[in-house]
Amino acid sequence: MASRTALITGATSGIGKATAQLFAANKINLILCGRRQDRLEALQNDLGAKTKVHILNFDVRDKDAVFSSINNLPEEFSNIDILINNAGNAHGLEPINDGSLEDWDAMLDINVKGLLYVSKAIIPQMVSKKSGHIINIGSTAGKEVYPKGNVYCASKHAVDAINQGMRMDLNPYGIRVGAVNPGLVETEFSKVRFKGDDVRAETVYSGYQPLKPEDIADIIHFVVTRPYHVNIADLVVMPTAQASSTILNKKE
Ligand code: NDP
Ligand code: 8X3
Repeated sequence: MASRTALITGATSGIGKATAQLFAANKINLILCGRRQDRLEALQNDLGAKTKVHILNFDVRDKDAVFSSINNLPEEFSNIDILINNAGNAHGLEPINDGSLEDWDAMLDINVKGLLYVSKAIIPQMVSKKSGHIINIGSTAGKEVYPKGNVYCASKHAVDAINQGMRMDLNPYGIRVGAVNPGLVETEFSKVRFKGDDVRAETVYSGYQPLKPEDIADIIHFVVTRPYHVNIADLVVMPTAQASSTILNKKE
């Protein structure tokens, strides 16, 4: 089988980075996206020995940058087989009455509208060639709501709805669409949510064994290596210590 090309958003950290590493080890060509140029270049240097790597620096909120970056890919990266819509974060954890407008804008603009912009830039080529595979990274926060999760949960419920809608609308073209919805994964996610408060971020993952980004990468790789007739439509994965967004068996 000829090498496939995957575009991964949010490849500079956590789940996206681990997925890039595993895909590279399996000879999937990579288009890696993020805003931190130093990390993109480091990944290109590291993974470039294993597979072809192209890097794109854009903020998914900037629709002009999204479209111009993706529409001007070099020829050898212009045919995208796999899209991993992963870029996203929580910003803040406050009751709705104390939430910040800036945080709300960031979550809805990045997690929902950013995902849509990147998808809109790539779907037409998948439709015209009648093939492609899109994986949307949702969350358990897209399946249930937890106290103070309000707008982050809303953004991930939107991803859940978009995932279902994409699968319906792209079905006539033979394009596979599915979501991977993780529970607690130890990444930079909580550092971002708590705006650099590392102690508070570490507390989220203490007293039990959280998922590692590599666990999710493994699942994403499983999803993209199924035979064509198999589409993993919607997958939820939690650490064994977690039973729901609000039930966690912590030993402290
Ligand atoms: P990280 O904070 O480690 O990674 C987030 C990635 O998203 C980074 O590569 C970051 O890159 C990128 N990103 C964030 N904002 C933007 C933006 N405006 N434009 C472009 N890229 C952006 O977190 P995770 O790896 O945990 O998160 C990845 C996905 O997994 C997210 O969608 C998150 O909601 C989801 N998720 C995470 C869970 C967890 O417990 N960790 C559980 C369930 C879902 P850069 O800063 O370089 O732009
Ligand atoms: C990340 C998991 O529980 O922090 O989506 O919302 S949680």
